[in-house]
Amino acid sequence: MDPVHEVAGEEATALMGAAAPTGVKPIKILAAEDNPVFQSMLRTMLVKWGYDVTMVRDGTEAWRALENENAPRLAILDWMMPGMDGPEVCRRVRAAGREPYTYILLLTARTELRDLVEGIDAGADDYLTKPFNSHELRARLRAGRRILNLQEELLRTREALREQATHDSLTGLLNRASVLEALNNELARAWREALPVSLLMVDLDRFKQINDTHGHQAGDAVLREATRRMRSVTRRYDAVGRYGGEEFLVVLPACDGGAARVQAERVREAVASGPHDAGGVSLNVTCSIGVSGRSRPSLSDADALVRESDAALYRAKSLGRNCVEVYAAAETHESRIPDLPELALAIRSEA
Ligand code: GH3
Ligand code: MG
Ligand code: MG
Ligand code: MG
Repeated sequence: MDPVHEVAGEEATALMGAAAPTGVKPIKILAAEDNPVFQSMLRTMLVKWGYDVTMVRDGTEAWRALENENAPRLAILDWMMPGMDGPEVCRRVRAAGREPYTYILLLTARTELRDLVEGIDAGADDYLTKPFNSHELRARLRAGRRILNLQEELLRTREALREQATHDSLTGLLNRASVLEALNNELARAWREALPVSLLMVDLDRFKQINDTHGHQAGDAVLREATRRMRSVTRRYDAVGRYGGEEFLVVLPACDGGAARVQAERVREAVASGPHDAGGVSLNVTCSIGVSGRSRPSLSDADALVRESDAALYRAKSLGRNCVEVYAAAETHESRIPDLPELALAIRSEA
């Protein structure tokens, strides 16, 4: 049987079927086929069914198209093509492991069971032998779209869960675990690159009074507004997190003691500058800040830095609040004796 004529006959039937609904954004599809007759037939069908079609003639072009940033996520690949065959394209797509998923339907004249197994093993999701029935192709593409939609939903859920697990829902800041993780990451990086790291612990002053006088919701509004102000004066790569109720941590990569004090002053001023609108009431809010830091951090300094910024914060509170205190040794960042890995690093970088 001549596959071309068989499909051409089917095409006529398919073209009489209902076209895709208008007003819906067409779904992108890649079709790779080297035979010009099949190619034009496939294009006609796919366009008729409402797809936004990218047509290519060989496997290399197909791989290049699927590698693109905004590549179609639905693909029909001919098995036998010049350059790279369909299964090879499948293997590359799967090896790249990109998200979102690419759903691949292999099209081939091969009918042996072991070919089917090879195609699926190469990473194809589905398989259709030529001559194929256009209704069947159309239905199988719909099945592929269902899989893609499910996967998209899964990715969205995963993203939402990740956001929930790492961020504080009231302020949108990193939560306690995540900001501590950010601190550890920065320490590791600073240790490798022999750069300083500083840490601010920020605590709102007499915050309990705001709750007691104006209610918990006003307190929440102040927490959000204080967050916005802190964010507005910190750099994009500074990690800001909610450490506890009205306590925040700001990780300052590549900031030595002097720079950290300046940064802390900016945060303090931003929080104190002008009244906070807390759901109808206008409130003056201030904060106190404790600063700690290392000029040459070691990997295990996180706990000590938190402890030291907390001690400095405690002093800021006892000195009357609305002020910045730097932990005794932090201003110079000089007092600590480097540990062995650091010495080795220093010697290597001097060599
Ligand atoms: P200080 O100046 O010494 O820091 O005094 P303070 O009142 O700010 O400190 P204290 O630790 O006594 O009170 C903190 C308050 O923060 C108590 C708690 O009810 C409140 N708080 C903690 N988390 C939240 C929250 O998510 N929303 C609101 N509205 N209040 C919170
Ligand atoms: Mg071919
Ligand atoms: Mg407080
Ligand atoms: Mg507190």
